[in-house]
Amino acid sequence: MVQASENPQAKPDLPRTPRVTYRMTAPAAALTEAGTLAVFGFGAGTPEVDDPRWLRVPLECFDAPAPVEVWQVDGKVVCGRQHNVRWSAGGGWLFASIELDERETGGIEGAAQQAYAELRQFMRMRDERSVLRIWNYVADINLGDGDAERYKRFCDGRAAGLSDFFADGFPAATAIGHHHRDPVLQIYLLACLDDGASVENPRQTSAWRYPRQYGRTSPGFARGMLMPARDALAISGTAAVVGHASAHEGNLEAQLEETLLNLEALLATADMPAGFDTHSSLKAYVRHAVDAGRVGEMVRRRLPGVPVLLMHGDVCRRELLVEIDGWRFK
Ligand code: 3EB
Repeated sequence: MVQASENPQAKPDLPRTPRVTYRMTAPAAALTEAGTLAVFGFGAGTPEVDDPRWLRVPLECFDAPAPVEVWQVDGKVVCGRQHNVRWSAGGGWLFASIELDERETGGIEGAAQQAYAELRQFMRMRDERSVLRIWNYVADINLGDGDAERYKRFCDGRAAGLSDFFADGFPAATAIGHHHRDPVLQIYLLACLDDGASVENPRQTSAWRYPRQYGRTSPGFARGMLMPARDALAISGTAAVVGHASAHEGNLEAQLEETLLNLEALLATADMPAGFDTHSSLKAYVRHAVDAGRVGEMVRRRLPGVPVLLMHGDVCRRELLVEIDGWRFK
């Protein structure tokens, strides 16, 4: 038995964090299992399944065939749709997703604003008020220059749509560019009845304090989020950013090493055990497909036994070649 004194932060009466696994399972089979809150397929080859818990992520996975990602909670799961929001809930947790086509919203800024406004309105009717983790997949994220770059316009639209939604604190987040032929903005989130605790990285400037050179609107996200039961840390998209500057321009290996240093610093700050294990589901987003083999090799060497999905995605600063996000379970 674990003594409370050995784990002073544990809050076992609060909802246990959903288990996150990568598995070679058919989506329909994963959806049938007890407690399945969400199932994700990656890339163009994934089937259509008419279930709000099933989400096709518009990023290709370098592993073939690609596994599915499964989130499972303790308890019965219900699901539904409301306008463009698809959702499921159970065990104190809520999964919600939205996908908008920019051709119907007048571009990326409008899509981001509408998506966040819809999510905010949807969340008003839910009891799971604490948004702990959010993912944003944006088409052609680095297209355009300066303040007109699509990522910067996404940040503007996001802030406008959010209004005061995250006034009590930002969730952990990821924003990655996709290469799907349709200009869709996909956003999904994990929320809970109970609050988490955000964690910043001592090696990195908090994103909402980034200086003006990175855009009119600072991105609003926390570097990590401790889950309410303190049984897991959600890790935001983490790259070779030191202070506010991108490090090791043009050097893939050095960027990945810097990213791993950032991850270790975040774990230490969150009082999580050092390193990653076989329960730590991570994703490595790789900008250039030609780099996938090298990233895979480095990840297997530096994170042996850790489940890391290799995804083809653009980091939101064009000089960054690789980014990692995911989970550290206690
Ligand atoms: C960085 O460190 C990388 O805009 O929501 C990482 C995670 C990044 C989330 C976001 C952006 C976002 O600044 C970029």
